[in-house]
Amino acid sequence: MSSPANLPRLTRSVLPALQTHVLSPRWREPAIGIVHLGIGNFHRAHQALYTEEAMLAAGGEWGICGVTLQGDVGKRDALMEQQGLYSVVERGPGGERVTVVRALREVLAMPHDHAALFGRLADPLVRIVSLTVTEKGYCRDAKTGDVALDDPGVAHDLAHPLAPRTVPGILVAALRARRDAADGQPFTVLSCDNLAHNGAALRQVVCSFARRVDAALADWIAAEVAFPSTMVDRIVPATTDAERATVAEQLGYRDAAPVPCEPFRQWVIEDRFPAGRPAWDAVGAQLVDDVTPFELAKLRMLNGTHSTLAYLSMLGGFATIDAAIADPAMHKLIHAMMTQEIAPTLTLPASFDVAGYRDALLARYANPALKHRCAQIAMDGSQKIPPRLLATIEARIDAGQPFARLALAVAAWMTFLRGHADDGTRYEISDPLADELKALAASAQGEPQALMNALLSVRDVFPAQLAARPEFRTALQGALQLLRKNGARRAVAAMQ
Ligand code: CS2
Repeated sequence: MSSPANLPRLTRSVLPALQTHVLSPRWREPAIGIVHLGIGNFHRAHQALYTEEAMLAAGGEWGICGVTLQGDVGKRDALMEQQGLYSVVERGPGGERVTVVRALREVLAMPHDHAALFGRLADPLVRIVSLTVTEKGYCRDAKTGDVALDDPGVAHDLAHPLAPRTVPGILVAALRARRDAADGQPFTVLSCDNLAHNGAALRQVVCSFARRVDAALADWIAAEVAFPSTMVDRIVPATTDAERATVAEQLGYRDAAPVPCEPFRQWVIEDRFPAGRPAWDAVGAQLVDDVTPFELAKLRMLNGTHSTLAYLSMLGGFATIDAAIADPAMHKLIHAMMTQEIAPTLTLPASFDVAGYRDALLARYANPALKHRCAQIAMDGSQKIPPRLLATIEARIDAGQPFARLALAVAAWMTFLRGHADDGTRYEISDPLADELKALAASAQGEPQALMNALLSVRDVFPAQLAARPEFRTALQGALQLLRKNGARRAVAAMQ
């Protein structure tokens, strides 16, 4: 195997030698038309590829400026040394495929590149600002849906609106500059995160932030700026040395920032782009009037069971999703959870084959080549549990239907917060509320009822009304007891 360290770096000048690894040799470098906030692996394996394909199919100036919001100059510099190029390594049961993506033209790191970013955002050629900033990047108050005023980043941005660091702060400052510019044309804001009604949720956060600094600006944003919702789907793990080695071997060049992903991908987008958009519909994206049914199906069926697998696996000792789903009892649990508890809560178009969707998900989880780590999915549970699991549980309670498996999933998250697996192996808890959650979990000293009471009091996760529902408390307590008495693996087997 080639050692990546000894190879020349991937750059645009070597593209002629890589014709079998690009989507098409016909390529014209586009001007930047999209600024993307959150230039992580997901965007690079999903929207960036669709955008490159759309430009190949129909042209357009839709080059991407990617922005890291965590001050990650290492990532910026690695990608800029490659002039924005990187490879996507699709790993499936049938083998792997390496594609070099060209749509990314520039990478900026906030807060260092403040002036460059605001220069871009003021450029009328930039017609879309898209986002994958994870749930916590929205700085959203879980109780009201407005911007979270107790978030220190938000407090900073309200005090220094011209030097913002948070997503709502950056968007409001940029939109203000667009409103005040000669032509006064805004960009479209495109949320691509796993939040229910992500466009509407972002619009509320942005407008509520704007209202605190300039009421007229808030009115202008509400009237003029489009925030279409989207459902994005592709399983994209974190990069490891395995991808660097694969790329070195297949390309003969060194890529410091390749992205692994599964072959499957899906993108459903609400078609509201007053300033135009790439021809994503020409390359497989579904442009629809209402994304809600797709979004809820994906959040509840995929992300809900992903989180379930992740927490049960952290306790039971499965490192990756494919190892977890290869366990027959776990497979049975997830199959039954989707079929009996989640699917009945969805309102789907007649053409949507929910059993087929379930089976495709189980096959995607079983992909042995992806090695999607459960610890990665287990991060940020306080942000992920409400849309992925609690909304489904509320629907089940409202319908008077049982939800023992969904309760087991929430109980597994609560138990996970003790910081060690059933065999005592310790792990880190990565969550914006980690300190509070760990302290609450520790205060219960392993006692299921105390653990439940302590965590149900966290209003950023559990709405008061749900926390008080007797059906929820009974099911949760039963599941916590089962996990405490038997450990996760036997609890899963007992659920059959
Ligand atoms: C995962 C998602 O990390 C997670 O929480 O559930 O990133 C999941 O892989 C994607 O949403 C799939 O589209």
